[in-house]
Amino acid sequence: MLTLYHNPQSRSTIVHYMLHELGEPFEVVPVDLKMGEQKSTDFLKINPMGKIPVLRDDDTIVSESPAILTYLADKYPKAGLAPPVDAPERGRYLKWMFFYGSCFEPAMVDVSLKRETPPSMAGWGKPADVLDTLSAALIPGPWLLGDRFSAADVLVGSGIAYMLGFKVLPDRPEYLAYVERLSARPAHKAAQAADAARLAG
Ligand SMILES: N[C@@H](CCC(=O)N[C@@H](CS)C(=O)NCC(=O)O)C(=O)O
Repeated sequence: MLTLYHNPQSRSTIVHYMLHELGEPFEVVPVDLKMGEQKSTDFLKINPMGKIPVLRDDDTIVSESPAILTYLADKYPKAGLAPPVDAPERGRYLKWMFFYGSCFEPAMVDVSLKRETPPSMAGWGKPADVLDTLSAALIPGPWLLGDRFSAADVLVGSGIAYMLGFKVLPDRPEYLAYVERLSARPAHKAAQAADAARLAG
């Protein structure tokens, strides 16, 4: 059984949505971030970073959202959320899975803190280059790999939606249209409804 350590107001929503796209049964262990449950002795044994999301799959424990999505997409190939290792799109797919944590998130933190990190020092480059790199993939669209929807869209699309919501990303039409496509997916709606129910009660 897959177990997600989850809080509906955190990055674990990305993995929660991925689990809905996957269609495999899973259970949720709620983690109250305000109460600091992520820093408890027991939790630190599964993720010494004291952060969610964490996925448990029997004896396997995976943390870091991109790693969890990569793990799930490869473990359940029937869902078709990752190109096989020998497929031509595999390289492009992996690029987006790593781009999220290596470039997108740190650049968004720079923007949000109004911090100018010298691009020569920052491995994630200039925020403007990160934005244009996304636009270059999303203007043709509809997904990051063209016609093929993948776990990269679950990850990067969720990040774009979040950053648009906080006005960290500019309202470029290609970002808005991408997020609208993502939100229209039945698994996205199901994940949001399940989280809304958790928050309500
Ligand atoms: N690099 C991690 C980031 C995880 C992360 O920062 N999670 C936040 C919630 S969005 C958290 O657990 N914060 C609690 C804390 O740091 O005490 C990932 O991508 O999964």
